[in-house]
Amino acid sequence: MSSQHEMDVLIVDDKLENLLALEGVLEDLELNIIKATSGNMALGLMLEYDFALVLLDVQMHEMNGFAIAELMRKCEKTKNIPIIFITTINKEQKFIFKGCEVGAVDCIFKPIEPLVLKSKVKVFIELQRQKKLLKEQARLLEEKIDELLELKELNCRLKHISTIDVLTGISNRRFFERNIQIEWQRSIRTGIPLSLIMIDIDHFKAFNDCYGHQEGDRCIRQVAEAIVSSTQRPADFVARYGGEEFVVVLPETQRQGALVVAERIRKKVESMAVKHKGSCVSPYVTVSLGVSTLLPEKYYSVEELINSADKALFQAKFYGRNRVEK
Ligand code: GH3
Ligand code: MG
Ligand code: MG
Ligand code: MG
Repeated sequence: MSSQHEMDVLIVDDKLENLLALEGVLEDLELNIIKATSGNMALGLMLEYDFALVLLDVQMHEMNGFAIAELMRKCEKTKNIPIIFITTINKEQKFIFKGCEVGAVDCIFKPIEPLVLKSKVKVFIELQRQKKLLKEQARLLEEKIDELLELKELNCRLKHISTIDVLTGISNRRFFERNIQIEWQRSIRTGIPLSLIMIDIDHFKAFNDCYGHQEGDRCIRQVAEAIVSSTQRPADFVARYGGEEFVVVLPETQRQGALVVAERIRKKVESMAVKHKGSCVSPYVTVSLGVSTLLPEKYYSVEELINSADKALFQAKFYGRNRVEK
């Protein structure tokens, strides 16, 4: 009906000459003016189009302006359209009150003063324009918020995926490196030692040579599961450190406790009884474990904790494998 920026305005009067006069006054306001000569016609048009404003003559034969306004207020589609009443009844205050009651935003008295009518219409049209604009901005904002929430969720998922080891599904080295620092700081605050276990599969090169790389991968997964199932506290975490090497971080754990966990892991792996012909240690796949425990002080660092576990692991290999050293 109207162009994108033009606002639709309905003028209602049962006398055509009044309508034409009103239209003439509003001509240069760039409005799309629709005329109705009865209440029924007006209500019908209101259901069909989105009017920014209704100019309503009070005294009409078939249905007066107040009755139309009352019906408008009962309908969802029309109840918020601003109404300006046009009336000759300017002496009787009660009519003005009645107009306000049924939702008039303003009242214009006949004989119409073109400048007054124009400026009032302008004000309400401008308000409606702003309202429309705000609504559109709110809609765009909501869309943006939805987009941002989606991105945030995607980002969270990506962050999570980037800390997972593809082969085993447990945490990867990146996760370990980030979180060992957090645990280190926690340990400084609590004054309770932090323990670390380094684990390496024994003679794994020979395992790959005997059974092939795919079986080797399967074995790494099985060992990962065995390690995960051997840790109990919610704060403990396991990560794949490298090829066939794993780390277990045990926050708030003394050396004795860490040794117990390490031994549990060693036994669990051996008890899986995954055949390993190429090992001179056991007929089954086994692991060697190095345990280190540190109470963080300012002259220690995470690197020392890792190095110490590494050295203990080397010793475990040196003393015959399938064992725990500290
Ligand atoms: P050690 O008992 O001294 O640890 O002997 P090892 O043979 O296990 O030690 P080494 O570090 O020399 O060999 C590790 C092997 O693990 C070498 C590599 O082929 C294998 N490996 C590393 N990553 C993977 C992997 O993702 N999949 C498979 N199948 N093998 C891997
Ligand atoms: Mg009239
Ligand atoms: Mg190794
Ligand atoms: Mg190895």
